[in-house]
Amino acid sequence: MTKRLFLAAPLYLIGALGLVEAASLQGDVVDAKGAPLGNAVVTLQGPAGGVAAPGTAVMDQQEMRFVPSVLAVRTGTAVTFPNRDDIRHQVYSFSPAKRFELRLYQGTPSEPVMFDKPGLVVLGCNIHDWMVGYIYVTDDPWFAVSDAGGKVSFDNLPAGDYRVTLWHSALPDMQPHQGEALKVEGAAAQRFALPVEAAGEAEPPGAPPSAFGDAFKKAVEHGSH
Ligand SMILES: [Cu+2]
Repeated sequence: MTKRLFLAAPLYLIGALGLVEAASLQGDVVDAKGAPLGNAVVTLQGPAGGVAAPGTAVMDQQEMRFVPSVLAVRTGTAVTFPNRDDIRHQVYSFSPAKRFELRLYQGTPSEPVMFDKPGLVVLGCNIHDWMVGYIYVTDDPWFAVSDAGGKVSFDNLPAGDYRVTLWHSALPDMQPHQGEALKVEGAAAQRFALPVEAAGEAEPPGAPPSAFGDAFKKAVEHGSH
């Protein structure tokens, strides 16, 4: 009797692991011409399970730029804004998803900013007009920002069907785009195409002084995301 129970336990565990079969997804984000697109956001909605609660994230200011220039977070994430420069910044956003202002500061403000509504938040600095950054706040459980080579990767996804949403700051309407539905099993690979031109997407240090104003207007004119 005792022996039987002992044997039954491992069999049960094997069965349970089978139900939550883990899959992975390697993605290539490309622009209208098929060139790799960095700083694109890919978010996934899929089968329930395996998702961590929102935590914290960091948006640095370094050499008078936001680093990273695009940050994706789950709704409910607290973001800190450490200033690594030896001059002061005044970070703010007017975006409907989060209006806030961090008065002129050096170092790390004591209070992180809570991003509690999904949508696009365009960041600016009152002192340095060319500084523009983006925080993409999503309810989707899985998300990633593509690297300079357009790569995104997702590990430990539950196998199943996914809805894909894509975003990039160069999209003419700045709105998230619905991607093709996706079935993820084992080690999947997928190409994600966005109707934008990649040229100049890595904003040079000498971005035009109106960078924030342009980005903010574009985002506001086309809705609250
Ligand atoms: Cu600044």
